[in-house]
Amino acid sequence: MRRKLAAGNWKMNGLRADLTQLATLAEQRGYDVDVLICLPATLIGSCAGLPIAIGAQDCHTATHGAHTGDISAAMLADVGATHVITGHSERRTDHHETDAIVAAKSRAAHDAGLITIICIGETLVQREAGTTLDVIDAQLAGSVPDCATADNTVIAYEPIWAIGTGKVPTTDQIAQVHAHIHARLTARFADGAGFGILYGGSVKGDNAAAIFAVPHVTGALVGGASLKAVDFTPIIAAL
Ligand code: G2H
Repeated sequence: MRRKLAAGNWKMNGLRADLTQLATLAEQRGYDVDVLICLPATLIGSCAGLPIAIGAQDCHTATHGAHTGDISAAMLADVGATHVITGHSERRTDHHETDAIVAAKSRAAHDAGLITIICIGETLVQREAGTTLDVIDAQLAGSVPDCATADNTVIAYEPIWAIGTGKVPTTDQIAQVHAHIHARLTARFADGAGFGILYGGSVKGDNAAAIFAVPHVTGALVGGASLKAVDFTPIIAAL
């Protein structure tokens, strides 16, 4: 059975001095789950030797070339990343990333041997309009490339209205979307039933256990509460 995954997303936070948080997490290992921290690219190369998986938060679609300021998936793998987040809603919004771009980035990541955490999720307007599952269908179809497998891809359901807001969907709402994602993946991919499906959006120590008890939730993508070991540890322990 697939091990559960506690994935942190530090977003644009963290200087080298903050890597002591990872050392603290590493000291507390012994959990029967996988722990991953997706760092700013500047910090990835400083984590060699730590018994925690390290990921990035974005990659380019190309392997190399004239793309000033961008970083390829192979470069991330070269400095020790094993995972990369693609299609986070903050990138879809801030950098106008479409489903097609997310799929191309995910393909590039797979070609470089990285595992992708592909993010999908609806806005509050879409939820209130009753179109959440249609949005999820379109994002799954457009953002998840045909080369995805249960070994190279994890889906993260992150309702945009829950990100960094302290608002969390009900467990029934999470259950409905996760069951839907599971069914769609199972219908499309030979090993679709084996894909990990994370929940993300205001996961904290005090709501983690209830979220992790929802069927088809195989872990969490955690932003703010992953920055300090003291906050992330209870979430890991709840998995
Ligand atoms: C959602 C999540 C991490 P937070 O973006 O991907 O952030 O836990 O701060 O809501």
